[in-house]
Amino acid sequence: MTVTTQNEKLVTLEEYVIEAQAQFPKATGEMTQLLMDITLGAKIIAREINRSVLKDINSAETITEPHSFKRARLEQFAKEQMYYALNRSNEVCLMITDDMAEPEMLNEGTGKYIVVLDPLDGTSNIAFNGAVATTFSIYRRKTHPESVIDPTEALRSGNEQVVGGYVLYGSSIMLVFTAEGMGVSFFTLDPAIGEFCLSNENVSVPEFKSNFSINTSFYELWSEVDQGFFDYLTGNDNLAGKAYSLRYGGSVVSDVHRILMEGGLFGYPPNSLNPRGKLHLMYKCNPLAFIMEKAGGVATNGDVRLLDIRPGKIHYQTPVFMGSVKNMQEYSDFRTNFEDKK
Ligand code: FDP
Repeated sequence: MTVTTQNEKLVTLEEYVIEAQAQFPKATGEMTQLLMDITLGAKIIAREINRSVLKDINSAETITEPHSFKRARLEQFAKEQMYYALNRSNEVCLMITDDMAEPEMLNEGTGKYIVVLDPLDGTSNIAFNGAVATTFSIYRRKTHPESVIDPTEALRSGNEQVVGGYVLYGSSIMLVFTAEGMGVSFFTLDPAIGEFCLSNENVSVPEFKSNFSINTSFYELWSEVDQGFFDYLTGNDNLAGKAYSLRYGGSVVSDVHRILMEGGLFGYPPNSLNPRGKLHLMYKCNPLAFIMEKAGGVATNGDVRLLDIRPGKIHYQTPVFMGSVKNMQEYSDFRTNFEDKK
């Protein structure tokens, strides 16, 4: 009789990436280390998010702290932790985060990797115990690692990512990542042992689900085609033959994570307030698009693959549509028919 104990089944992130490294020639020890450093930063951020919730419970004083202060404090904390984390390996030459005017050089601009990240996205959700996340992309530097990097080298298209991922601080803390030559894996933080443990491997997004995740309050500000698509989804003459369910939480990572797990379409269309879209390509959309595609889904700006866009600036914003193959095909067919009928 074979007895399988709980411990035998447990695969830690470190074990998993070391094994992956042996299978994929492009996966290097430095990249593994970098991933471990990022997850260490994420664990410290998770602890601080928890502490700040506890402070709210225990202190009448902090509860009166304006939400915007707490938000700014946590964002700053997350950025600092990621800065320390990325400095650990001496392999990162450039770091880009959502609030930087310019890329920041690490190791005096030397090192093999460029890391682009949003240390804490969706902080408006913290007041309501909603999900927040860290998103990250790792790029291999093209120029010599011992020379001082020219920051414009960071303006790469998402299809050059070597690793893309996110950590979702939700009801549990989950790391989702993919890398060159690998599928999408989920790791859940086991707080008792402080390790991210493998929970799902080679994840694939279901082909179709009659769900959509879009902030529909912008309806009046959308283009005619996006208004038409919303009317179509909420009518009966669509692929499902019934109104689709709306699933919008207002935190892009958890909204996309849900689509990744159960299927459907996530969208943030352009509107007259944000005619070029709201979400940032480099540090939010690219890691999500990399994961979505690796899971068998599709990710576009409505016209072209997000991963093919070469940003002209680090804070490039874009419209986003991503999700299950059939939902995305339905969107694309709708647009084509709409244009043809004009
Ligand atoms: P937030 O403003 O709370 O930081 O990236 C920014 C983001 O959150 C996304 O996480 C979220 O999907 C989006 O903005 C929500 O925007 P709307 O409030 O316009 O729907």
